[in-house]
Amino acid sequence: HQIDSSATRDDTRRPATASAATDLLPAFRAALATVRGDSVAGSDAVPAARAALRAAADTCRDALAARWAATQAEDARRDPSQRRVHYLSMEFLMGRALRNALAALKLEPELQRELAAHGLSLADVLEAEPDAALGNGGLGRLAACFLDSFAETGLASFGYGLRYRYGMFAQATQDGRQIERPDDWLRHGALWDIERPDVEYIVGFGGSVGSDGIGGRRWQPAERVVARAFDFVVPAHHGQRVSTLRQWQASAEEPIDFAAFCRGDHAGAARHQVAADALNWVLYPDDSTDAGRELRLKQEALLVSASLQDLIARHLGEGRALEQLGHGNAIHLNDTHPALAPAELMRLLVDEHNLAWDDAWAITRRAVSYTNHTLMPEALETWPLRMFEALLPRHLEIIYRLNHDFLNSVRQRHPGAEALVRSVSLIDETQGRRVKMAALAVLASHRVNGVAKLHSDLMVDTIFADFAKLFPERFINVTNGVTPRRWLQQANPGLSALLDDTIGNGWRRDLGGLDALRERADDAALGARLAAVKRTNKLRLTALIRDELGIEVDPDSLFDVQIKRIHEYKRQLLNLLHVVARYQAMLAQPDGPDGQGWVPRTVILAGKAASAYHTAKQIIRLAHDIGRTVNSDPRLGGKLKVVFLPNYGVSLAETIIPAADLSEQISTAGTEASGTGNMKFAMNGALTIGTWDGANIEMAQAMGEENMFVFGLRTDDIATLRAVGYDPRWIAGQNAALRGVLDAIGNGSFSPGEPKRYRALVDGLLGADPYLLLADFADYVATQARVDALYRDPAAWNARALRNIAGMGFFSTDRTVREYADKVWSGHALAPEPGRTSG
Ligand code: T68
Repeated sequence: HQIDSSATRDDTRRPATASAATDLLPAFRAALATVRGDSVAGSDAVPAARAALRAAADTCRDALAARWAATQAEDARRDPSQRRVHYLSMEFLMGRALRNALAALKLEPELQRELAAHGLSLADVLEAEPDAALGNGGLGRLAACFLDSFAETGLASFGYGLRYRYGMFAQATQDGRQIERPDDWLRHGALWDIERPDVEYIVGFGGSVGSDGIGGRRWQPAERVVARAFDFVVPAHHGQRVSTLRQWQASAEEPIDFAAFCRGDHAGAARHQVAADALNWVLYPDDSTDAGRELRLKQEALLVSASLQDLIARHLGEGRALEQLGHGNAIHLNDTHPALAPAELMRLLVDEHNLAWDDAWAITRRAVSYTNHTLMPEALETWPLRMFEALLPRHLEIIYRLNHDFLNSVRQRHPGAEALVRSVSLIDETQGRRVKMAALAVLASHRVNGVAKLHSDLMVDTIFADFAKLFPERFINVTNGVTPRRWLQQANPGLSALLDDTIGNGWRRDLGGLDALRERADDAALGARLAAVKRTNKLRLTALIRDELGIEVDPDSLFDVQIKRIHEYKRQLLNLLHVVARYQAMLAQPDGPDGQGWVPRTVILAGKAASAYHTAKQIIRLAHDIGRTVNSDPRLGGKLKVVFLPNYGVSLAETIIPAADLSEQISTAGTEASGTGNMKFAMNGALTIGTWDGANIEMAQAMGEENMFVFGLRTDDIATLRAVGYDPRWIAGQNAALRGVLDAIGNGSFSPGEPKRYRALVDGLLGADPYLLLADFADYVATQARVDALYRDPAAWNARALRNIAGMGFFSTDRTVREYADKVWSGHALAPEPGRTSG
């Protein structure tokens, strides 16, 4: 049962490239005329750009829809042993789509000319597109990169998600404080939807379960919603294949209660519609903790049920036998959010399609696999049993039966091991009874993977240690990647052209080709060209900072960048401690630590804090307070600036990353599952200052450890330190510079109007410091000094940047997806295992 991952269909050599563009231009002209005729185009540049955007999107979408139909036809004919992958994810952080579509359709030069003829710039049109920000962070962006690589590698696949009306909140800052606003990304209408009015399924909630009179069970839901499909098409760049993101939107089965309407009860008439629509409302803006809300569970059930019904309908529609469902299809769970899938699949197969329980379980086990993205126990979803039962009573019955069979088999294999039984049970009895979604995901999956080597090792040592004892063969690693189309070719055309010129364009097809750069790394002329590209990108970011914040930064200063969700474990606060230490040292020693002056630095931060995460919000505020103080201190001569760019997202990252000199990847060792920003930066020629954590480790090994600025305690050091007792106050006592920094922050030097503003933050460090900032502070500051020293030597810096790029070939999602295809989704990954429910 092989995955057809090698079948990238190539069209680059046929002359269709040019003719495709010429065919599409008349369509674009017609679309533009239609849209502009409708809009208030003319003097105001925004509506004109928006009209052109819509016309361009309409044109591309129609071309992609044709490719979609051809891809589906090809996949329907695939060999029965080739599986189709169904990637279930509550988040897809797609960003903008036009530039990628134009690149894939090879339409950009013609469109640019056509727009110019209308007095429009392509840049303005691209900029008019809102980001599709239907994800929180790395997990959602990984799913988006996967869709790109599904298309490029020719994998038969469907991505499944929800069509949220409001995406990740829009972040503004007011006096340094984060303000959340709804992200009204569809305000000017959807651009890319291909609506499938005929693809709809009923999803039920609540109600009761009884006997069906013939030995089975019948669920009668109290509430029924209709899930309708909207497709978003993602093109390959080498070939005509596309992948699909199918997003579900809920509506009421009975849109209005007509009787209520006729009585004049208009609110009552709309009740069902309002309830169903709440499911489409908003992406949970929560990146670490269980929102604990009924609505979230209903959203998850909607995703899972509609997607699996769609899978079964397509499988049967292709004339395949239900018994072969597990042979022909893989179902992948992106974290535990869709972990209801095995229970729902069992319900569909047993209750709706009348399969025997054991046969249904064999199919489920064959199909399902699961990726874990975090070791933080509090982020593993569990649901209060009572709530789960009220919403999904039949699913709970199924989970009980699975659990009963499973725990019996554990007791048989390990008599008397009641602690083990409690630990692997699908039901947690310790904190009120709860359903453990991660346990369900592991039990149902033939493969469970972590996202970087260290993470996968720690996963089996910690959160899944007991499961790993029972099913060691299930647990594997597949290291993350990023799509080089968006994160290198499109984000950094200057570097891409330089690479083409230096090593040929083979890297565009196979990122492993970057390796050829290694032997050119010491070529000073090449290094200077790399630096020139970087400077152009820095000028663009300098302009953006000026426009957004009114702050003038020096494009020749070292751009030191940390952009990601704000979280204590990611240690933005450690970054700020270094900034303050530097500030104080600059004032104390104006000529620099060694009399050579200070290397000018611009510290750039961006990222959103979960709305209820007080400490993260305090860190954002502190960054602003430090920035205000430092940026206006004339004694520094402009050699240190701190800027916080609001509303971090995919598009902002595409501008910031190519302009970075230094990438901050400084999480406490053992806490960042992988990181993917780290890869994007290195691919764009930034050097990394990082801890021995997540994928930093594999990146260091790929580029040569000496080419990364590695610092800090490693996981085993941390275990030892914790075992003997970590005392942050003692560390502060040993380090005068650190004390100076903590005193300044804690006593209000940066918040003179409210001196105690950061007292709790500092007390948290001195009292417990769970993420060991103080323990790593001295090494971090010393390593930053090594960064400065290298930056003074541009030739050495450039050579190192080239070695970083050369080492990044492995970190393409094309490789990641092929690895999943081979180790997780292909039939040969399914070794026969003893027993059934027991695995
Ligand atoms: C990230 N996780 C990891 N979670 O933190 C990161 N969580 O190390 C890794 O590189 C990335 O996944 C891809 O594997 C997340 O982004 C979430 O966003 C999230 C969302 C909801 C609930 C829990």
